[in-house]
Amino acid sequence: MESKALIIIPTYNEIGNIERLIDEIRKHVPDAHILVVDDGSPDGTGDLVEKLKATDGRLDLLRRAGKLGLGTAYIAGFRYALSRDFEYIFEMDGDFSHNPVYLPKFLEAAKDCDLVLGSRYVEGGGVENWSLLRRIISIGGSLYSRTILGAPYHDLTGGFKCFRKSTLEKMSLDEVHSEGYSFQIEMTYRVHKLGLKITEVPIIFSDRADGTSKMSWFIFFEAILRVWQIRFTV
Ligand SMILES: Nc1nc2c(ncn2[C@@H]2O[C@H](COP(=O)(O)OP(=O)(O)OP(=O)(O)O)[C@@H](O)[C@H]2O)c(=O)[nH]1
Ligand SMILES: [Mg+2]
Repeated sequence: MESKALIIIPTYNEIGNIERLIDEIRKHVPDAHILVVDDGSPDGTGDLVEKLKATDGRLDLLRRAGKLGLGTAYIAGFRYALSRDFEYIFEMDGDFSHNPVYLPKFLEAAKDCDLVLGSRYVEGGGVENWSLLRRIISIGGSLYSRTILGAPYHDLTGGFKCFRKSTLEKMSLDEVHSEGYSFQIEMTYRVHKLGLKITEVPIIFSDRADGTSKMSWFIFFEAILRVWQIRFTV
């Protein structure tokens, strides 16, 4: 049982969140391993995790030279997971938008499916403390991609997920080039196209606890255009 779950947390300037987040995760899933993928955060997030790692055998750190993007950070994390034989592989933000209290629920749901999506837009889910604009972009983004891709899930842009090992093994990770929102959309769509079972678990999503957003108009427009590319190439 020991090393079954790996929680991958990509970070860029999350020094105000990461230590407390790791502590909170430990309370809910003490046995899980955590991998932080830090892109040379100027605020010293990587150095802090390096220090924590020294006394925590279930914490590891992948340091990359600069801000190379969320998509490639996760791909690097997935490769790490597959080379070490983890069964349940999580994506989770490092800013407390994703509440660790849900981790055991994801693990339970993942026992009989191939991918668990933390979903804000199913019964029991929701969003706290977000501006109207962020809500519209998020709900609109999910509806837009759901319609174009014909993938019947309610939250396609969320980044709180749990993949089974076998799911990642079946995917062509080399072919995934999206970043930001479209990375989340593309990963879920690829699993859907493989005919695998996807379960949505309701989550209440909160605005980040500390630090600043990396969301940008570039990420927004990338997603709008890339959904079409995903539809015709995946
Ligand atoms: N390693 C790495 N992590 C990143 C990069 N961009 C964002 N992140 C991390 O990915 C997670 C999600 O990014 P956020 O900035 O929270 O993006 P968001 O959730 O869309 O926006 P806000 O919550 O409003 O800030 C956070 O843990 C970020 O620190 C990146 O280029 N590289
Ligand atoms: Mg966030």
